[in-house]
Amino acid sequence: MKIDWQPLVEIIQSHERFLLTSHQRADCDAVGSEMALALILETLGKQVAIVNSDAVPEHIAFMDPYGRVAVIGASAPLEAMRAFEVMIVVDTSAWGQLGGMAEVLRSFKGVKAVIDHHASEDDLGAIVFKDSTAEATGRLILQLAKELGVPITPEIAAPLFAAIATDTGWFRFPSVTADTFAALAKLTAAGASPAKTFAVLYEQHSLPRLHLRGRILEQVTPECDGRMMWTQVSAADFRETGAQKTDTEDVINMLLTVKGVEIAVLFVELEPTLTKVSLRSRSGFDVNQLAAQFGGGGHKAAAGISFPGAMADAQQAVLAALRNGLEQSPQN
Ligand SMILES: [Mn+2]
Repeated sequence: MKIDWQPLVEIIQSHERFLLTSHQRADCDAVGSEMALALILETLGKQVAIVNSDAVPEHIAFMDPYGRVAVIGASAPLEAMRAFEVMIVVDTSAWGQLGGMAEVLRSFKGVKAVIDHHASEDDLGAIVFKDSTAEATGRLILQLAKELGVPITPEIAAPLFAAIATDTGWFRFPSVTADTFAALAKLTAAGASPAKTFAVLYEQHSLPRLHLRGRILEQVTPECDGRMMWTQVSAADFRETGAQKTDTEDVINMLLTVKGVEIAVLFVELEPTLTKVSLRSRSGFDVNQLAAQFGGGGHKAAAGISFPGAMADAQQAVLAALRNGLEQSPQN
């Protein structure tokens, strides 16, 4: 899937003031893409602001060393958003993931563009630059830099390397291709450090995060002859371990380490009536399609749902749909 960047190149060349945003509870691909794109645009002499609906999560604070990411309604007043000519959304195509920035996008009078790699897609009223085969939005930003003729500095390379590294689970997901490594080679040559990136990503966690992980793993429950594994995190687990909401990141992939498992599911009690459901598949089973039944989405092998109900209700509904789906899909 090759993106025709020319329309975006022209938009960038003919405008001066850019507003960048991404999804709620930003990850390294979101912030890394924003950060790199900001630096690329600034290399071209543009004015750039990054404004998200919420703060950069603490555990990836290293992605924003200069505190560039502002929060709408807090460090970035709503009225100030009118001053921008172009708004670019990276790493999401879903109204539901934009939080307070959804309203900014909706009422934005300038040019709107989306750069993304997610298969699921709302009509955001923007020009879309999408490659759903790309492993990370970060790699699309690298492509754009080339189209714009902007050289990759170490400051641009580092966040893009982290973006690709995290969205591929450190280069192991099926989305990884020779293009991934070609991009990584380019970024490493430009100054990104794989060793430093690994250390800052995976060797700086808190002890509460480790304790939370213990609870999550202890509660893993097999279903459908072990083809599905699911587990949960309650509000009490967060409270008693002292872990953050973002500390559940990545743990779901550990459920896929059990022999014979095809689908992993993690339920996170965010609020008494809001449950986050994460889904992973390593067979042909399409979890994006299943998530869509509940208003969620993502990719074929990794998707999520924001379930507007109690965790027990989310479990009942989603697990029933999964059991049903697995019954109809042949065992690998
Ligand atoms: Mn991404």
